[in-house]
Amino acid sequence: MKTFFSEKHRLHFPQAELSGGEFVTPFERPSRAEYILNRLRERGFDAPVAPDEADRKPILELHDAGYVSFLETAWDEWKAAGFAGEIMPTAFPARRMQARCPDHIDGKVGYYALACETAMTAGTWEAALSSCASAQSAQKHVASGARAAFALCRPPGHHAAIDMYGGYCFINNAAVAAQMFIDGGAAHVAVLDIDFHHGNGTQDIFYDRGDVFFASLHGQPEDAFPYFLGYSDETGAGGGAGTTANYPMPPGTRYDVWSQALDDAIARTAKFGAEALVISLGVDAFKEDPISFFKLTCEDFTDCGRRIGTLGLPTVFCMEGGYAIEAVGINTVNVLEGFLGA
Ligand code: Q9C
Ligand code: ZN
Repeated sequence: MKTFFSEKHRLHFPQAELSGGEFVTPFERPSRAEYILNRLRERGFDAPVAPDEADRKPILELHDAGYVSFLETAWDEWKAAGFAGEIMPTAFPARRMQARCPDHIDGKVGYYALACETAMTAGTWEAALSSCASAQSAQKHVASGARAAFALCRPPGHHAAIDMYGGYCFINNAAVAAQMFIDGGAAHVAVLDIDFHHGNGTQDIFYDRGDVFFASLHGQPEDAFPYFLGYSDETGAGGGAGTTANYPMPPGTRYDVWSQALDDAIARTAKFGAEALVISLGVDAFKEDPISFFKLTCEDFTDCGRRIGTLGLPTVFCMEGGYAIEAVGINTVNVLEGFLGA
């Protein structure tokens, strides 16, 4: 399996994340990619390939144009406003307030953010675009006949909604890959999100579309970020009625229960008639993840990959979360190896 990866991910490395009322070094940090690359090498995978330049067209098919231009210019506007630090929102359009985009950058940031843990810096936009470029090149590789490809995306993407960033995500890489399969002629595509967190962004983007099935296995919103989406009764709307499937699970969930949800999502993907599959590959369901509460083991990730492989679909893996830094490479590559062995 080929890996697509851009060194430009390093341009995104904020100094701070707001966590539990403290500023900490962000959990989503550049060294995550090093651990994954090292493990790929150790296990004999081909050396990663740099992606082609990002194509903005499929990005703009899914994301709001005002949002994309906000991401692109936010840093310059922030500096021009005289702010010395990294970009963080402080005010949001909360209940019974206006959902109009302000002119001042401090207000725009709150308008386009869904949470405030995720800082933006000078290189964030370029890094996010390069991350999406990896997903795009992986999709092109699979659309040209490869069984599967791995996009080592950083920053991740599944929390990025039509017009909102947050949860460490800016551009929804997995959604873009899925859209590219549709644009290439596929009638039905599935996105299966195994990251610990609900893929609120991907759900938002495809909620009313009948051509993309979205399934997410995640920590239940009562207890886990992003808190405000991901209940089991969210099943799609309009032309997309019945094409969203949420599997929220409680703290302490182990693989016996988690894998039942996975099997159901896999069965529904097959029944949907998906011609291609995109996996939002987060490994933060791991038992030692510092910000999550599921109990998957390293071996469980191998079995998870094996089960995904039984679908026999052309598959693009897009890296999402996973913050147990020593194990992030092992768990990620275990999914890929399980898939290949299936
Ligand atoms: N105190 C992804 O896994 N909340 N994003 C962090 C830390 C935000 C996770 C709480 C988690 C975002 C792609
Ligand atoms: Zn996650």
